[in-house]
Amino acid sequence: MLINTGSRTEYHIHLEELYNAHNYHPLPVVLEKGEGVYVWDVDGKKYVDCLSAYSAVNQGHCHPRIIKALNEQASRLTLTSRAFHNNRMGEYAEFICKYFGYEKVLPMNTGVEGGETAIKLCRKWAYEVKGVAPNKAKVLFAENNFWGRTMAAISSSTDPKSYKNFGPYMPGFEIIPYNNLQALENALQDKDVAGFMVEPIQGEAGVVVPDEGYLKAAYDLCRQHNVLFIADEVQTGIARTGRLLACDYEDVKPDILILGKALGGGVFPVSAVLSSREVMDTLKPGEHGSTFGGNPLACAVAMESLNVVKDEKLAENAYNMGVIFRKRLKDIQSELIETVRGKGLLNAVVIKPFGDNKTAYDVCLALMEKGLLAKQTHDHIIRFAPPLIITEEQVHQSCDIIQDTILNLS
Ligand code: IF1
Repeated sequence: MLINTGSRTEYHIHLEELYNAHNYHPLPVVLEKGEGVYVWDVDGKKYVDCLSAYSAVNQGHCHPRIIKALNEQASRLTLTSRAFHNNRMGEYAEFICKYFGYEKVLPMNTGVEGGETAIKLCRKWAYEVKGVAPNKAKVLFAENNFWGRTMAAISSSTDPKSYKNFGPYMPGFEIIPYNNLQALENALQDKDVAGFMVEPIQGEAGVVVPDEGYLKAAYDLCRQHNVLFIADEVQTGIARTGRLLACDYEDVKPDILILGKALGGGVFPVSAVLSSREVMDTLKPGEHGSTFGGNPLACAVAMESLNVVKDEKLAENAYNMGVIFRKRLKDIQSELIETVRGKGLLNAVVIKPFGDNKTAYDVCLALMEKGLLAKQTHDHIIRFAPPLIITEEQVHQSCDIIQDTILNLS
């Protein structure tokens, strides 16, 4: 169905349908420009971006400082591979380690590569430090986790859409319910368990916020059993939830921290795995890596992206704007809304079924018409995650649109 039927929109969508793999079903909007919290489509219509490329654009579209860092580095040196040193990687490694309080970093590109790297590190540590028998190491994951599309990621998935017909799957993974400490404690009785990889808030599952104290208690349980607590902060990290890391809310310092998305400031895929020397030094030359990981362009962009987060106090802004955003959403008097949840500027509205088999996708279409872009997850959840530079006025502008749209639908 085409709502936005401008001829250019149709043209671009038609080309995609002809030549692109059909592995997505996006809203029918074709964007060509972005600035701050706004994006424009090919017909010139302006929207508030309430997805921020799944939290990769926390600093706002085309942030001038990040674009400047990108351009300056791009005209000097972009890629050397790790066969040679480059003059930005050491500086970046020190910078990011100090920024997050870790001893060592392993630079990768995408979030899912960060997850893969964390699991490899965890297994290596299990065999060489913890003393697990060869090929026996297990890694625990939470039900409804989402960390990407690789074979390992889908092997730990409980969503048939992710894993069905892609088998056989990776062994050595075990699933436990999320937000359930008893289940974790039971699973930890197995001496072969090496790590527990978990999202502090489950994104794709529908912005599922665990009970207060869950992360801290889970971390403590892992400590007691000599198991690595691996936090997937690819989506929740870099100030999205109102603190620099979502784990900061419970003063948890993960043994392995995975970052991605907004680390690249929305311009470039940059991911990082941070850990201790004890864990990281189990990796020897030739045992892991990537052509692009740690490239000078990524290092320059990531440093400036993190500087912007601090200088513009994005964690504080996300916290404060999140309070207003959720209050406005909760104040909408509509039968349609089942619940509103989230932290900082990672929020979701859960809706009840309405109309003739209408879903959250239809709500997103209606929002799009009114000039706000958001994305549903599953059939009944709409995620609202604007760039963290959003002002109070823009929060109200967005919430006016959301309120109008929902009241008109119910
Ligand atoms: C897609 C959702 C978001 C992630 C966490 C690792 C990764 C992701 C917690 C992998 C990626 C994405 C990828 C994107 C949709 C998306 C998503 F809707 F699935 F849930 F963000 F909300 N850990 N999340 O959320 O990072 O390799 O993609 O860089 O289309 O698959 P990546």
